[in-house]
Amino acid sequence: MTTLRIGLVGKPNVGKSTFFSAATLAQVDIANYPFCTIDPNIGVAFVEARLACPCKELRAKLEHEGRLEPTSPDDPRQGSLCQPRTGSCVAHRRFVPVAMVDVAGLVPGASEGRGRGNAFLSDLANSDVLIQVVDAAGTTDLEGQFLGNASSKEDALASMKDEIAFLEDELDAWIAGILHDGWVRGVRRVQAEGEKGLVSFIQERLSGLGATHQLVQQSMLQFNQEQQPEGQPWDWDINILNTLASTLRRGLFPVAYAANKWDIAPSGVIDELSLYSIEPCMADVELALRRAANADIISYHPGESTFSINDAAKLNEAQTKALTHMLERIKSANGTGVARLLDRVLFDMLERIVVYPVQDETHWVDGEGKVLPDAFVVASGIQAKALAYHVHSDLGDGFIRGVDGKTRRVVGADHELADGDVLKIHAKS
Ligand SMILES: Nc1nc2c(ncn2[C@@H]2O[C@H](COP(=O)(O)OP(=O)(O)O)[C@@H](O)[C@H]2O)c(=O)[nH]1
Ligand SMILES: [Mg+2]
Repeated sequence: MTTLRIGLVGKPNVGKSTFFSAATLAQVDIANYPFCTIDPNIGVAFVEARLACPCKELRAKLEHEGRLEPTSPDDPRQGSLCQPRTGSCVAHRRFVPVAMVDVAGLVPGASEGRGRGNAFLSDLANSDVLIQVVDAAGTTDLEGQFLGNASSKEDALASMKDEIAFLEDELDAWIAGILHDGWVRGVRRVQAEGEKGLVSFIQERLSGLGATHQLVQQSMLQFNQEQQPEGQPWDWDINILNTLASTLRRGLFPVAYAANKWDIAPSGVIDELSLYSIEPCMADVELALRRAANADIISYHPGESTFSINDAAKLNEAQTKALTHMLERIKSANGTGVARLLDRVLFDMLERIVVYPVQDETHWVDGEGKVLPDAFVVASGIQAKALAYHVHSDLGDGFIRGVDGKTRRVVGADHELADGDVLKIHAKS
């Protein structure tokens, strides 16, 4: 089962490492100067499934049959019955893992190997989706140097636009560079095969970036319509290849945007953002709250717009003040934005669903009796047999039929799964 990978990218000092630490709760170097993150940091972020964990339905059934007492008020799991192998579930709120990479090194010329160069590029190539962290406060220049004073709304918006264009340009230059290398000879070689040969040639070239035949084909269609490039492909110069790269880039690297430092952004900036698909975030507030929750100082659930202090008597004045301040912030902003952004990336942008393969369709357990141990993040509309392959290639190869755990209906290989489905897979062993 391959885990989806999100790459966090952006110019220095926008808050990537803070966002990464908050989302993964791992300790990474967080400092107020450029290039403090030298090595890529890979961690696991847990994203809440949109639907309640099926252990809610299971509990209701067991209680109804008189085989289980209702949840006691002091149950730390608040009723959850499942035993997640990875992730967690409390009050039937199930959290699923996604890999996250803190991709430092977006500097001018990164596409040509400047800065972290190839390490930066391979981090990008291995990401399924990028989150570009941009500075909503406009407090830093493109190299991440602090400009000092807070900027105006117009300046902040303009600088965010620059940041977005900066990443796009670097990605385009990188892709164009890969295409340009040996282009004339390569394209002449496939000329007899026409458009089909060209698509295969480009796909091979960009396979390291995750290019599929279908994606290249669609991009070429779009490119030919929009650009109507003149001359034979082997006559295309670097400018035309750059435009082609730009079209390919949109398919190869979907980008979501985190407008970070919302807390110190000039007023009005966030209202303008709704025009773009940008999510306002306060990564450092999220990090502070998660740390406080880990230390049992507060009760806070990522994504929520409130928290409660566990024992006010234990806090000093400064702590109380800081927490009160953060509470006001997340109340007025409806949360820190970190969980909301991850939710949107996973479930809206990438259209993933969460499904629960089990070995026993009645009790929803695996071979060891663990209840709903696996929650898989898969493409929406995935078919039963494809899910079987996600579990194990043997299960895919030997697929006979599935049984829907909720309806108990037998389903075939091409049965499409819906979000929250529980599925038993029968296979030849
Ligand atoms: N005001 C504010 N500062 C933040 C926020 N997120 C991060 N920072 C600060 O921005 C600076 C750079 O953060 P860092 O995560 O190291 O940036 P990176 O270079 O992109 O990895 C640090 O001083 C952080 O504390 C935020 O949401 N609001
Ligand atoms: Mg960093």
